[in-house]
Amino acid sequence: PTPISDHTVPWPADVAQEYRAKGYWAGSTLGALLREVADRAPDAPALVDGAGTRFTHRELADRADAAAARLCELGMSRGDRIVVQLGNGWEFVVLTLACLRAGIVPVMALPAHRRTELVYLARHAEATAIAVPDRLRGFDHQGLAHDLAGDVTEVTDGPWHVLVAGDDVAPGGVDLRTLCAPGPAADVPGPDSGDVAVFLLSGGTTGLPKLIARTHDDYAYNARRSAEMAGIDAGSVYLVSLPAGHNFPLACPGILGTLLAGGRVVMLPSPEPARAFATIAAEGVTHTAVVPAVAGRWLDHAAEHGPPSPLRVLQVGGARLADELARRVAPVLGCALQQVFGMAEGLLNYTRLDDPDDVVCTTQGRPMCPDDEVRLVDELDRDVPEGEPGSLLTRGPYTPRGYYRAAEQNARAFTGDGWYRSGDICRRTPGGDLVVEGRDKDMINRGGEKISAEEVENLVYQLPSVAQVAAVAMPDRELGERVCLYVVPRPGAAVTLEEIRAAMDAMGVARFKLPEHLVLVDELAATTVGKIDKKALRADIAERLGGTP
Ligand code: J2J
Repeated sequence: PTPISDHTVPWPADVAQEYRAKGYWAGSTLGALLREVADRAPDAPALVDGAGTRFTHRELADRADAAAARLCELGMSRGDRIVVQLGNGWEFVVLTLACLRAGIVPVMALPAHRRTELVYLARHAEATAIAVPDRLRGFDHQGLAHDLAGDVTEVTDGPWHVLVAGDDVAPGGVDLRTLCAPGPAADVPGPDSGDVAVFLLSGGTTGLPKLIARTHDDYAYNARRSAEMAGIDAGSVYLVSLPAGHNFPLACPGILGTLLAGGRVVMLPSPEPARAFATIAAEGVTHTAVVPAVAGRWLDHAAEHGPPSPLRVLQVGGARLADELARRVAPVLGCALQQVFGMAEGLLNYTRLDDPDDVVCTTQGRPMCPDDEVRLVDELDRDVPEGEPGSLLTRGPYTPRGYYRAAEQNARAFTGDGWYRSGDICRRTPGGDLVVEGRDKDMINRGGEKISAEEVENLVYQLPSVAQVAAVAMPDRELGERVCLYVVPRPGAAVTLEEIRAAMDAMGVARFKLPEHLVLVDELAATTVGKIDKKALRADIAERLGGTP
């Protein structure tokens, strides 16, 4: 596989020097930092998962070291890539820490991903291994992982190790639980703090997902500063119920921020309210992170069954939280609300725990780092007048300057001087907080899961019955948005939603990307420059559904 550094965009040397001088980049790897924590308080509890497996900080660090050694015995080494598609169990944490220790880079896939996404990610990252559950929610992940071998090794010309978490490891796979068992920690050569620590997936606006290369220096700052923002310390207990590979539960402060603070992580497979509330009570959970759709379900559950005690801080982010919901959090859930407007590309905005109610309930907070740079601009990249909405551009010590191996997309997603175009339309309040008012990127935000319209359209164009297609967001009370398709059928062809969903499913794509509504039309309105007028389509579907756009 190609060295990672051949395809990453570094921060300019003078900027990097400044981030080091100011202490944002501390020069330590995540593996070394976690080992220091374990040495300071070895017997403090670190992790418990839904199946009841428990580790102290020392046990966790020791297992990670032993697993790092075994990954190296398999032939993997610093700079190699592994696709991680595990559910929310202890194996996710041990394997991730083992990778950080050995400098093997986990590509954070989601359990919902299927053949199309996994083949693309593995080929693009030139991965030589994948970690999967045996089965999850009825799906045979292990079988698929083995099936990918030919497609992946065709470009990597390397091995393809299938690491399986579960009781039922098929022949040819590596038992991940054995790999993560206690054992000798051979002296494996670790990474530098400037090396890539993880590959995160971008929220998706282009035909194919992009990889975000986060370094040890930048991601350690990301996690540690986030822990300060959320008031996480050694006495905190953080519940993970969103898919653990998302940036939010992974490092904002999430798993890494909590462990680095010496706290304890509790993992559940889903945010289903009855079980989540029972776990919060049983484990003494103090902090957790959810998307607005989940916050809504938790509010309904609490209204009937009482608050999730002893929860102290509920972080909500990933999509816009309606002010009305925000106002119900403290009284109904009995905890503080922290709004988080974040992105896997870097920039994190938090409302502060001591902000007045009005700020917490009506804004998405402000950047966590004094050296985060944020501009709000018009279509010509000119700063908008203070208080007016503009498109958010950002740079900073934990916002990389480009996607991995994506020169063409980088030319569009970043300005010439390194600002990331988030595609979010925001306004700044007089108090300096950001309010997310919309977006100018072609993405559908389905309850926090990001779906690229272009990716969906490319898949639907493979159907012979489809002449033209546009995917747009349709408003939804429960999830905020869902995928709506506008299709011009080929003359004489019949097109149904079921047929499109079945075809996409057969191609092997994550189910959350399947369209949930279909509108058949004779033609698609174009803008003056000849592009499909998505704004008109969004307004049209909102009107058809009888809501406001
Ligand atoms: C409106 N839109 C929001 C918010 C994200 C913490 C929290 C979220 C993410 C995340 C994350 C929003 N209100 N509060 O990585 O660490 C939309 C914006 C943004 C995009 C990024 C984290 N919070 N968004 O959601 O990479 O459109 O990260 O640009 O998945 O989500 O998506 P993603």
